[in-house]
Amino acid sequence: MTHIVHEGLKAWVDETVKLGQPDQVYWVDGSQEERSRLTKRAIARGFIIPLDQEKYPGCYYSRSNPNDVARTEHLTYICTRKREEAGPTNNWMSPEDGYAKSKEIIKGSMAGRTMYVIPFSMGPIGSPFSKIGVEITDSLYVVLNMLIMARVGHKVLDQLGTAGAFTKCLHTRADLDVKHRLILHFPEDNAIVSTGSAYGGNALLGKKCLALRIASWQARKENWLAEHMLILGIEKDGKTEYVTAAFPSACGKTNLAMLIPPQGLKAKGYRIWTVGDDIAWLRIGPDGRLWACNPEAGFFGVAPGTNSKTNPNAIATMKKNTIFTNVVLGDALSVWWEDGEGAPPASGTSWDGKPWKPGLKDKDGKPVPGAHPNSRFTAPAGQCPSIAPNWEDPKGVPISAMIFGGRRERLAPLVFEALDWAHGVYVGATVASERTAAAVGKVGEVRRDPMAMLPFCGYNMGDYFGHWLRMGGDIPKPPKIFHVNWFRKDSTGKFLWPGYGENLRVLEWILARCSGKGKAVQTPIGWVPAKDGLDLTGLNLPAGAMDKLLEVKPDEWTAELDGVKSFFDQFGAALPEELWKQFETLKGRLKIKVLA
Ligand code: GTP
Ligand code: SPV
Ligand code: MN
Repeated sequence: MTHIVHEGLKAWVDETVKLGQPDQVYWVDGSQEERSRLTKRAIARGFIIPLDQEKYPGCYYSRSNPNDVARTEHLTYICTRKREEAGPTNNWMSPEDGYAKSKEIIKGSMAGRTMYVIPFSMGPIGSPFSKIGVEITDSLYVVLNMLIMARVGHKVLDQLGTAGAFTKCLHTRADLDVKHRLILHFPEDNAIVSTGSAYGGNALLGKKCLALRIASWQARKENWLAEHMLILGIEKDGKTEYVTAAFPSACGKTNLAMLIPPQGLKAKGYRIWTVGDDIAWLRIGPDGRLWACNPEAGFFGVAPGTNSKTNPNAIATMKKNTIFTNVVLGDALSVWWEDGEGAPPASGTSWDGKPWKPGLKDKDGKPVPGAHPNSRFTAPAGQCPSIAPNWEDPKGVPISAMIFGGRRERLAPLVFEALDWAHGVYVGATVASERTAAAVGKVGEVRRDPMAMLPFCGYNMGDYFGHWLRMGGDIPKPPKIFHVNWFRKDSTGKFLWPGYGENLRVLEWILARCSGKGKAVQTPIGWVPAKDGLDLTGLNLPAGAMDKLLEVKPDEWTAELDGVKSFFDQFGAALPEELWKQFETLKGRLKIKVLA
């Protein structure tokens, strides 16, 4: 027990002890000594395996239950008194049912285990952006990950004081049976309950549950924004400008946040600074601009596809003090994943604990991946070579542009600029993307994922769009809004755009547009770069590729409107009238014949 005298916190912990029946209660203090002690304990109990400590200092391997490797959206609920508060895109349960069902699962589930109490701050401690949570968990894996992903321990309790507000985050892995898996949010009570899972997005409750679902609810009340966005700084000629970008899960936020300028733009002397790779909290600053803060302290990044070509900064970040989950464990205590770094180990164990070696095929002759497609690395943000010097600045960073994007084989051009804020909200609200392995479900299917927040908005998304529209009116100097698509393919199924570092060419145009420069042509969907709008120095794209990348076909966009309409229809009266107005004017613009 610590020195705390917060009666509300103490009462909740006592109540949870009675319910969960743990053998012991342990208050996490956040010290280095404690970290090594708990790490040793996790090794002794088999929750993590130390990697070769010479090659991977402070790094550990972990494998989750094979039924528990991605977010489970169908088991994720918003529990509000009124069903309409959750809206048509969230699962809803009444608070009574939510508490009753989860109590049944938690009852006695911690017997034989230690219950950890983790006080944490999302955002730098004491920043006006920050929110405090306390996670109770019976998982040492969760504790070790939270120590990386948030600011944790005594210093948070000191900040909380005797009567401060905090989000109650209760987690038990229970028996990891999917039948006992529930991720419940009680925004009216500032509380979260998660049972039956130990997967990151379901169990590290500061992340999606608090920093997006609960925070989005609070943000609406308190007039700010909690978004699924990376934050990065672009420095040139001694000046740094910042942008945020919202892409659905596993669609390139970590990659863009850690971008390395491409060879072709080297001469211009750009430097990219990473502020955050997944979540942005945004508030109106005293100068009338929108300011952003990364509430997290670490990265929980997708491993497959990460190598020193695609993301050298991520590779450098995970060189030490990193937890790898569900990748390949080499026999020599190394880690590897598909499209990863270096050669795969000659033999090892796959994400689901089976013997694995390169070239392994299943009975139908199909290659057997060694790492799960949603395998992850958890690494401290401060270790990233491109981490912005001011990434923990309590006042955040000022935002020049906000970018939405999705994974679309066709339709959406490489980049376009919205006509104004309200049109930008329409563009964000109509983002569609092919599904990835970050959540359980069919990969590849196109679904609407407005603002990349479909799985993360803690209230009715119709009201959320309304909140975005209102914010536009409240921000004296709002950022410009853009849409990008790195994923357009040619007729043979190859990506048309090289992506990764080359994406800086698009960011360059975006910033030019923000300062009234940047050549553009107006199309029915917004402003698209003129033929000579993007600096393509050193990029040898096949003939015609750029035309394809920037092409806007009105008939294809018109065909898209049916899907938008049925998506909007489900919100009924909750959908702001303004979005229907945007829909109708876009429809009108698409009908006007454009002369080639
Ligand atoms: P979450 O952590 O799940 O929210 O996802 P994220 O948006 O941070 O995803 P991440 O950056 O890890 O995206 C990984 C996937 O996007 C991998 O499949 C990458 O290969 C792919 N990717 C990222 N950037 C690009 C790009 O510019 N072009 C192409 N073609 N693929 C990209
Ligand atoms: C996502 O799925 O968007 C993630 C990973 O960032 S998780 O934290 O598991 O949700
Ligand atoms: Mn994410």
